[in-house]
Amino acid sequence: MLSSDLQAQWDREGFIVVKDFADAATRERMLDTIVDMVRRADAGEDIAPAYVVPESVLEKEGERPEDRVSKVFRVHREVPVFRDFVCQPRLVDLVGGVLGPDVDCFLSQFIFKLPGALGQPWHQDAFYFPFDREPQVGAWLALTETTPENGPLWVLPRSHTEPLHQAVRDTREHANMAYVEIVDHDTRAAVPVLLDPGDLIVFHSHLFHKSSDNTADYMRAAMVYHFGEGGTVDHSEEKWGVRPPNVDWMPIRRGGSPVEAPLCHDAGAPASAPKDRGMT
Ligand SMILES: O=C(O)CCC(=O)C(=O)O
Repeated sequence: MLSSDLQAQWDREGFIVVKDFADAATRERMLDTIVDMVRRADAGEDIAPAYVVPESVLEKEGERPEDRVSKVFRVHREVPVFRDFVCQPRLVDLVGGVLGPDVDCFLSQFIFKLPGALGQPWHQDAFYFPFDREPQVGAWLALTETTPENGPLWVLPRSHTEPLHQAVRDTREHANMAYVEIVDHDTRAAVPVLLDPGDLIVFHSHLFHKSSDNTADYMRAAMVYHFGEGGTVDHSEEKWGVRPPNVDWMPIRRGGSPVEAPLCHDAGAPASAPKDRGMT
């Protein structure tokens, strides 16, 4: 269960911010690990089931592979620092406070958001999740400071009570091919979520959110996980015509207790190498 304060905030606003959730050592390990993965992938190594999505807006022609990356998907099962983070009881219990005794992590992405990178338009994550039950929960960990300039997340408080809205394809040049935009709702009451490194925002899959473009000359990095109730039936393949390569259901909580990290690692079907881009 969530504390009564957090539960009230969740019910009222559709999101919760937890200050100082991840310490500096964890954040540094995440960054070092992802840079190493990106460099290995750039050198031709197979890092499956993880995979790299390149950034298409490059303000500076960086020499380093990590200066040309948008996102790295599917790191929650195989990569120790990301698996350990998502299996830690503090996070499992926080998410379980919303989703109940049985919880799976089904998606993970490290977002670089380099200078010049476009933001993701207004959307509800539920658009991407054609599952048999709701809600799902997103957990977005700031690995750098998020400022008004470097493309922070924006949320529309209380919009989690909205039904799933129609969304149109994001037609901006260089937009990620999976981006869509909700254009039929007033978002003037939106607020930016300005975070310090290590702060975490947890949000409902119907909450309207977006991120702005990075107009600063420094990166805005975040590690994002998504969670659903254990036993959820995933209809992604019927909806999209392919099995999304970034989705991998991994139990992290059963019967109200965290699944031990090594079991997390062993549980479920073996991961297969993705061939395509992520859905979010
Ligand atoms: O961090 C971003 O730029 C957007 C992330 C987002 O909207 C999401 O994870 O659903």
